[in-house]
Amino acid sequence: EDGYRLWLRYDKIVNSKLLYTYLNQVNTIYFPAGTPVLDAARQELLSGLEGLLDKKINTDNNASASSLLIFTKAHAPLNLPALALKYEDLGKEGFYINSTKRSIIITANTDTGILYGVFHFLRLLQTGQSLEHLDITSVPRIQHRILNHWDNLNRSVERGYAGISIWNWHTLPEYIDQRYIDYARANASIGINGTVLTNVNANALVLTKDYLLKVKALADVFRPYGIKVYLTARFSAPIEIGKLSTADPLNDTVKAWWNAKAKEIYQLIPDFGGFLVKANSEGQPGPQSYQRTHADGANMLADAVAPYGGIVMWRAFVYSNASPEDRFKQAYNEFKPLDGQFRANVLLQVKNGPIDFQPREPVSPLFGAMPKTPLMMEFQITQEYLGQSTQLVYEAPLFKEVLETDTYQGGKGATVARVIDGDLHHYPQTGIAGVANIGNDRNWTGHPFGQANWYAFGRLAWNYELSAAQIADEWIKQTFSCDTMLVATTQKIMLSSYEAMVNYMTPLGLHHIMGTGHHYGPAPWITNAGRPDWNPVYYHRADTVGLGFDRTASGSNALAQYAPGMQQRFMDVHTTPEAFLLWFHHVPWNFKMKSGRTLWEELCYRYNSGVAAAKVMQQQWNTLERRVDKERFKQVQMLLAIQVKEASWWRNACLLYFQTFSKMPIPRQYEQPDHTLEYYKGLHFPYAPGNG
Ligand code: BDP
Repeated sequence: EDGYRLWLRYDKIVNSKLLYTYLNQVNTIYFPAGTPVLDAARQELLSGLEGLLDKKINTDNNASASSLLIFTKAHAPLNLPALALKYEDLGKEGFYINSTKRSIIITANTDTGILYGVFHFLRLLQTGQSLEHLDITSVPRIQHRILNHWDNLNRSVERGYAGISIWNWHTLPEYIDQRYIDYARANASIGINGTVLTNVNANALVLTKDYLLKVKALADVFRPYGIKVYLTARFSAPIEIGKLSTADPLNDTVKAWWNAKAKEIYQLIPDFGGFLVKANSEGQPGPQSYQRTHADGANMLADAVAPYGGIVMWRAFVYSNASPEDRFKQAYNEFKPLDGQFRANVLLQVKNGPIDFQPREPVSPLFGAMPKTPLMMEFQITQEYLGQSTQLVYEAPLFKEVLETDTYQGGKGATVARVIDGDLHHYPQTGIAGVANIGNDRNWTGHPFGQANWYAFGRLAWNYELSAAQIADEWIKQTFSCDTMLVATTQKIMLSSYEAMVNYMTPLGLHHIMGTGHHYGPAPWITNAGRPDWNPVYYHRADTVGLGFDRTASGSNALAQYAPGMQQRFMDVHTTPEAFLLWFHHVPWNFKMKSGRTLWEELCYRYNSGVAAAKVMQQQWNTLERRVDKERFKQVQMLLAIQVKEASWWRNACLLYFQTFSKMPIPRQYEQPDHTLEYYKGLHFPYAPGNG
């Protein structure tokens, strides 16, 4: 069991009673196909059922002789009893599943809707659910549900921890790796409908003819699975591959170059999704190099792809070299004034928090603040700051926490989810992106539980109302088995993992205290990074008085970027939720916390409870030895041992370091650090991914 099949294993159902029931309910299938998408759906259904039911299921062209009927609105069989659905509610991607005593039907307006309906149906069987009285209407809440691959053309993956890139540019376009097809199936099964193939730190070469032919080959593989291909556009490409002397977005020759490039791409890939752009950020070129605004840059590209229905996803992840401002504030300062200046086919892609995918961040103040510009979410699935590939951290609770946060823009109830799904400001387009954790490791994600984060991202992008527990339950059943003990225990492990990690890495609102460059492990002592706001000391501000970054009016006043209701939440040190305390306040070591402990004691308590929780996860997994296949049991067991070790390392290093400021002892009841601070400072990780 090598994990390659992800959550699409389709092994024979072990519960024989259930198997017998399913066999009766699904004995003959009416499923006229004949288009690429329907053919893909049909093939998936038949092979899925053959695995699950251990029997080849017949298809029949006669609807009335069939027990499972699958058809689009336009091809509904005659003599069908009236259906209790309004097709217009299903939109372009939604589906409807209904079962009566006689038959089960899956229907949709479009082929893609059918594809999603089929995957949902297979999920019902894989998770052992009853097929009686089904009445499911499912429609995605967000329009563009996209993976962002930070994959370089040399196949290295920025912040990738699962091998090298799955895109083999060397053998494309002629050689179609089965992995490309399985990648598309996996994404379609969770509703992902777009993929950006290349790193945001972009290489213009991908826009040259040779590469575009390779991209076209991938687009052709993905199309039957409802997935569009996007590329990152390096802003200086007109200079680098177009031999122009400028990339000024207002220059006519530059505009003409991009227009021609878009035309060339669309001739090869008629449904090309568009561009994702990182500009004037961390050394990337952009419109500001020509004294133009981000809107000028985005609009030029948007005009180039607009005739073909393409979009531009312009990233808000900027923090200027010149600005002395709190980095927290910079994206907002840059983009808020541009609201209303972007073309209709531009979406602004905003990371969930104001800094950078830290274990826990307050939401970016941009959400809700740009009513005239579609803001799309950027989550990071790959665990750059969340234990990389050695730690089991289930991210659905993080995603949910962000999406459910109330921005209070225009009053109560303005959740981030309602901003990005367009409900709040009636955006013409909506989107959500996740930075992929996929590589060419046999099991795709390195850590076997990394798969759950890919899965959860897709499921929440489709329907953010699903709970983290429910998604975990589905994933476990499909990935391991429906064994009750296994499901219950694994779910407990997953659901406790996020809070455990926050506690042993960055409790109480600490952030950005990881090692420089590779971002592996703790290094709160670093003071010499390339720029001030890359230094951990910039963020935690520990001194003899206390700990934390004052972002209220007496400090950087970043808080002022939020709506009044949000400001209220974080303004007063006594009422700020403790999970975010040190994000907004410089808190005295002796400050009384809600528990009655002082800040210092609470810090010791949190770090220790994080480590304790990691140990519990390890013990819980060990009880599953006979319920999980040997390979994956052992892999996870070894990884959890590393996780416990790393959790203790974070705790020891951070407490010893902060103790040099608090000058207070680590209370006796806790395990004491087994090394000196100097030892932890002296650790080096030349082999950590991302080191060069
Ligand atoms: C940071 C990563 C860096 C990315 C950057 C980005 O460390 O590798 O290039 O974000 O999102 O988290 O552009």
